[in-house]
Amino acid sequence: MSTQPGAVPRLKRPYDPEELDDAVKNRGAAILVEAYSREECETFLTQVSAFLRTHPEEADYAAGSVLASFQGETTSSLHALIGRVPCAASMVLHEDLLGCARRLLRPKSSTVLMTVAEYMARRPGAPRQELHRDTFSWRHVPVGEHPIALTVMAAMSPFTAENGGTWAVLDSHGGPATDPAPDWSSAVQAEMGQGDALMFRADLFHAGGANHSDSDVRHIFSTGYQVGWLRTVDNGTLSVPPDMAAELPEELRELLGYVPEDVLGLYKGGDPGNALAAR
Ligand SMILES: O=C(O)CCC(=O)C(=O)O
Repeated sequence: MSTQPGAVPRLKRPYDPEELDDAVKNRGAAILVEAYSREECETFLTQVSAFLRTHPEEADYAAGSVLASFQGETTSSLHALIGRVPCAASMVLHEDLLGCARRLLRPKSSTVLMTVAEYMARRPGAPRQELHRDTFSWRHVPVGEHPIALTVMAAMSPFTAENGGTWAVLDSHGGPATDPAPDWSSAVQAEMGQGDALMFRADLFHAGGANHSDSDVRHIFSTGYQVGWLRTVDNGTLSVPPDMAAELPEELRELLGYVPEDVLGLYKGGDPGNALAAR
């Protein structure tokens, strides 16, 4: 692990699971350098563009969505990438990101759900966000030592100080989502090369930065993993209905909600996987 004092811990391949877990759980965040190859990033961007070109109505839908109003006009997004952008499946199943999520969520849940799989483009002029915790929608859940969700912001193009790389406040995790935000002077910016991924506890204060560049669009693949007993942002079983889910790997079906967590997520009182056979 190589880390500048005060900066987000940076881990190089092969990532040491203990160092990774320690950084994410106890400091709140880590950067996995070259989590995705340049080729994976370019494929992702090409497939997102191809999808939006052939489905122009999806850009309009996204622009009018609840989350778009939160993000503002200088950000475009595309949600529910699984089943629509072919490479998204393997990107979500990234063994180091998902492995870390499984280990850190295990004290709180037997299964893992994918919170979201989203593309965001933050264009020049995008303002700096407020420092926030992604646990806001789960603010009624008591907080504790163990995270209930983890967020990933992966750089599909470089994240720089000028184009608004993500800000994070290390060690700011563990409190209620309704806490007042810390002072900006305690935030550090995650500058990342193409393919690097910032993974952080969803209860860590963070924010997208302002894009002050003239023409540099910041391309983001955003995903997240959470305990199996909380509602997700993307509704996995609506976005990927049983017909589509039947073709996917078992682990991805779990992330989408086709595996029960105790007696939650059942299909007619039984295993939600039965919905695939019944299609
Ligand atoms: O733009 C980023 O890097 C972070 C985005 C973010 O935190 C959000 O949209 O909630």
